[in-house]
Amino acid sequence: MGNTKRVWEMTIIKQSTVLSVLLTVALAWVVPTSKAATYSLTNGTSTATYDTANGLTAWTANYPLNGMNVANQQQFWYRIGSSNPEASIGTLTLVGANATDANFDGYKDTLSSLYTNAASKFTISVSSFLIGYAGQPAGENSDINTTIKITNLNGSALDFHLFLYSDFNLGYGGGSDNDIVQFLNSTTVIQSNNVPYPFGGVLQTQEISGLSPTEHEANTYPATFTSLTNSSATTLSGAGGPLTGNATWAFEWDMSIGANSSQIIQLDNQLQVPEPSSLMLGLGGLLFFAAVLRRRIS
Ligand SMILES: [Ca+2]
Ligand SMILES: [Ca+2]
Ligand SMILES: [Ca+2]
Repeated sequence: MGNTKRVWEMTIIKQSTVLSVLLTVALAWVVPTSKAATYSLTNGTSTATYDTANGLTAWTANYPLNGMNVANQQQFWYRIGSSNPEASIGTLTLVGANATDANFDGYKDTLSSLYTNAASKFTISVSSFLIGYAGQPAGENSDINTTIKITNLNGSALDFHLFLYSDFNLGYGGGSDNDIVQFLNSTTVIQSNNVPYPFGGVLQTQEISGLSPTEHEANTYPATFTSLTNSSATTLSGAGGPLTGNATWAFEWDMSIGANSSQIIQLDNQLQVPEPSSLMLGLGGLLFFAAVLRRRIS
């Protein structure tokens, strides 16, 4: 009986040791870490680099952009209330980030990250999926689909303001001063570069679903960046372009998120290198005449 009791006691000690180890591991996993980390995504012939502090910091596509980095930065900023300054979501506490291989081809293509603000009681999750098209571009070259979800953990509504700040450079060899930005409507913006085909890309960014943006702004670097990092509350100007220069652009969403509720916004960055239809016609015509000539010769 005594032996049985001792065995039971030892089992309990072992179990409690295992439990405390598990608890320590679980706590270490749950306790937020503010350490920024960098993640590289690959899909087809496209790559994207994210860091948890600064957002998208590099994006390359295949021919004819030939691996040129078109992204300087694309990141979300936020503001609570109407009079506070904005802050990058990279300044929030990072709960965790994880890159995964969503299409099971052996390469990580999706980054999911979760940020929290204990004082204001909200969380922000961001998930970005890189799509790359191998081979010759047929219009579309590379695509990044991003979903952001803001969750209000308060028992009352949260006055929340979200900004998407974007600084892309679409031309080769210092062509960043040659970009043209134009908002087509309240949910769609186009950026292109003035260099001759095929050395410049065209980017179309569109909100796919969620609350429509309240404002937008096309501006020359670093004006919008400065307004998001200064000490006063910012409302974007509504300037829709076309604007030429070292261009940046941003969307703003002003929202009231209900108690214990979430707001989801889905965006799509689509990078294209359009093949001019005139060039296609010219090539087709040349091939046709070459075939006719060959038949006549033979
Ligand atoms: Ca993959
Ligand atoms: Ca500001
Ligand atoms: Ca730019």
